[in-house]
Amino acid sequence: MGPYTITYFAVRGRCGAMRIMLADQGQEWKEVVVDFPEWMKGTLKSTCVFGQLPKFQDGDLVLFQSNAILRHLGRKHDAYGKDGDEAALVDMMCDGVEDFRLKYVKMIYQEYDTGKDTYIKDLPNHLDKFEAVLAKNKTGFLVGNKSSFADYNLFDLLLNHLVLSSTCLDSFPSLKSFVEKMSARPKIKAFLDSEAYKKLPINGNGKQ
Ligand code: 6SG
Repeated sequence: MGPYTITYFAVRGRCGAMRIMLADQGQEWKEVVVDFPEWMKGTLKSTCVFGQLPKFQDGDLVLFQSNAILRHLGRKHDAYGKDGDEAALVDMMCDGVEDFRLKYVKMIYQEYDTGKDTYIKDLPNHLDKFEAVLAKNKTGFLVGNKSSFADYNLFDLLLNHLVLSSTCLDSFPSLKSFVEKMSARPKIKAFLDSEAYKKLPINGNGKQ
């Protein structure tokens, strides 16, 4: 077992990308699963810097905020661009993924019944931005010629969208090929095929 522990609810949610990243980097980690009644007691919540999960431990280092965790893993596992300029671009792409994720999460948790169809109709306006970056870079990655935490973050969010709308990538060849190539990386494939991954719902309210 490596030095890493993820404390989170029994969902993929905000931990999907970091788990896929850890798996692809050949890392092991421990999962501490928190159920709703336990969380509602408030004891754990009161120890969380922003009162929320995920919590990530790397030895004595305790981190909150999923994107800060991705950045930390990017620095440690050489998945943060080859130099400062590439790192800035990786940050930019991760922030773009975050904006996209926030829209997805809002639809799932607040507007699923009334807003799902409109959300799916509007999806190309978000997907085309990532399509353009991948088409321009031509390496199969968002930045440079190897995977960064922004790639894992985008990949995780695209997997969620393929469940929401199985045809949503059909007019985006670069995104389609990106998902296929990431899914085929042996360590990612093994992780996505694992019970540990498959048994977890995507979101905490059962919508997908
Ligand atoms: C929820 O929003 O699962 N954390 C969530 N919710 C509990 O009391 N910016 C940071 C980040 O990137 C966002 C953190 C995130 O890390 S994630 C959290 O801590 C709180 O605020 C989505 C998710 N939701 C499921 C959920 C948790 C509590 C109520 C709904 C567990 C699952 C269902 C019931 C209990 Fe449930």
